Amino acid sequence: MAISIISIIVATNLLLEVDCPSQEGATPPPRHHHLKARLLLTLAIFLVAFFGIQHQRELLQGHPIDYLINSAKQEHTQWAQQAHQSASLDNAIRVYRRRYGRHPPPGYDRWYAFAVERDSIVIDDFDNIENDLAPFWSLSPAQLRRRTAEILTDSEHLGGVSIRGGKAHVFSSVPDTHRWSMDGIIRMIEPFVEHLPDMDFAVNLNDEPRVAVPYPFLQGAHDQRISTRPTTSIDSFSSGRASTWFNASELSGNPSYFSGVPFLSTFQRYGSISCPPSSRARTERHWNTAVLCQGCSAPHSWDMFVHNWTLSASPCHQPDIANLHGVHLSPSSFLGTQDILPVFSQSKPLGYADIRFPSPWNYMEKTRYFSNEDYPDPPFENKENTLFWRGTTSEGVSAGSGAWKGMLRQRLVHLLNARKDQKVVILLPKDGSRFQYAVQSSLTMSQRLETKLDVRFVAPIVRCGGADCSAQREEFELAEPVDFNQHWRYKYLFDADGAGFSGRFIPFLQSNSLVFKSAIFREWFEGRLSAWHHFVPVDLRLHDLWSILAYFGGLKGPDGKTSSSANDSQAKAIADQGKTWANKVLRKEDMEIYMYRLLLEWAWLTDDQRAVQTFA
Ligand SMILES: *[C@@H]1O[C@H](CO)[C@@H](O)[C@H](O)[C@H]1NC(C)=O
Ligand SMILES: *[C@@H]1O[C@H](CO)[C@@H](O)[C@H](O)[C@H]1NC(C)=O
Ligand SMILES: CC(=O)N[C@H]1CO[C@H](CO)[C@@H](O)[C@@H]1O
Repeated sequence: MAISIISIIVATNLLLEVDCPSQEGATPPPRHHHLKARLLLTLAIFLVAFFGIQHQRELLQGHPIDYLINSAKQEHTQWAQQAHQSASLDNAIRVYRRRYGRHPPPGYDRWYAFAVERDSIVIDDFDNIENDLAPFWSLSPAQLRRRTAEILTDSEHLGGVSIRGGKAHVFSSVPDTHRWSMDGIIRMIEPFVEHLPDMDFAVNLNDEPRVAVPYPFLQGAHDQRISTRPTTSIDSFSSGRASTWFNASELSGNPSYFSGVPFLSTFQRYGSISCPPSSRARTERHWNTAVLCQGCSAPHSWDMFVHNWTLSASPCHQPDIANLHGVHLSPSSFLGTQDILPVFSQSKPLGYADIRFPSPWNYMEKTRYFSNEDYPDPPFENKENTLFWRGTTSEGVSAGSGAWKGMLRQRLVHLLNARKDQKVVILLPKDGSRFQYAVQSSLTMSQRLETKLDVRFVAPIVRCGGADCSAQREEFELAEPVDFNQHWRYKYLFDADGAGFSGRFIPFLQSNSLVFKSAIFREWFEGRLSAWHHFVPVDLRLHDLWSILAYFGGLKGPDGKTSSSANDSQAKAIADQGKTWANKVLRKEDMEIYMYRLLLEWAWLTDDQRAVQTFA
């Protein structure tokens, strides 16, 4: 099937000017551009799908989503095969060497036994750990230990975990509000802590990411890592590791690494800084957020839909996301650094260098999936045909600049509740198996969709200031909070990024409902799930949402009769696959196995033996 090349057509009366990204480089734009940006930002919420139609008459043979679902099935099969190739410890060691170009860390055999005992489906693919730790191989073990101590003294938004003599404890003062999450980490480590050598590590207490390393430094770090790959195998960690970790009282003249820019745009200074200088994220500004930047989504899309979920989170080819997500627009607590500092975070937007670990929120089951007589989780086919979302305005802070209009959650609620009519583009059935894009009124479309839309903010409006509070109260019709387990009534659940990792994605997957997800934050399990096989990906711009709903839920014709039937069996299949797979690879045991392996790698990175003996 050919990808139809689609260009932007201008068809909204809201549109003041056609967007033409300027080639400004990384230098801050002149002041009038700020004003212009602000003016245009006020329209961001109207970012509607002007996924225009170049060949308007061209008919698509077959629905692109049919193709995406088929290709996701293959992708998943391939992923699962390579994730567990090895059938024995010796085999696993060989695969490790081939895959990561070095010997596994000391204690790998115990880890292997731990994983196998817990029926881990994943034995070989820990690429997330490998990629997250990659830049840190450029620092010596002593530097890593020193930096860990320095950042813990420097920033109160970090918590320190210390492992000594096979016991883990929290050793820095942590605010009461975050105590549970530190305790959760200790609980997660408990089942295997006796096998770990002494070490410390620093945990990010904020939802927002912390570490963004500029492209040249990141490249330098990677080059150095390749030239220092260990070649000899060592059976044990150094003795006396405990005394090699710094103690706050031994540090003096401590540098201050983090600077806070809450409520300000972070994309230029942090979010895109790891991208090549020639990338679109570094050379273009997409000022007019009222227009869809189709070229920005094209590299990760097939036709109108997300094709490569991982790539869709990369900032480098999408300068427009600077204004389409709270974390880039105006995060609530942002303390960032451009230095290579080892900070363990629960998730990060791609482009950041935080070291991901399984969230204690999930491990402690702060939002938990369960069903009972009061909160039944019926089979998919018996659920209400509704797309359901509830959440708060907590993605970022809108303190008077109008930033809320660009945020994902606000755009989602606005798009699906528009009281004013807007134009949307939707892929409609033409005849039989052929489809055609058409510009439609959003009011008409929401009546024609068989699926009901129930997508609202829960009162009150939070994280706002000045006129942005009243403006949002005016824009959004607020709902009362619902019990979390009410979600299972509905066929379609939406998971939209907030200020950080999603606390509800795993419980959503565990239910019989189908999960739609729009996100740039990525967690430790990135790669384990395949988009279109375990969940339905939605572009951050949301221009694909109407067509996705029409595909799964079905559409009434203008006359009120069914014009395209629902692909209910497809929806049910994805919901089932997501549930089954989540119960295999996102269990609490899987979090422990991941954490164990991560800490083993971290221990080895910070071990003096690693630096002394391992060069060819
Ligand atoms: C840190 O250093 C002080 C002074 O040298 C010492 O009293 C204390 O026990 C040390 N703390 C740890 C955890 O090693
Ligand atoms: C998705 O994008 C990533 C990053 O560019 C790439 O490595 C991967 O091969 C792509 N996957 C597919 C299925 O195209
Ligand atoms: C697999 C499947 O049933 N796909 C169908 C989804 O719906 C469209 C029409 O709405 C059909 O063309 C697909 O074949």
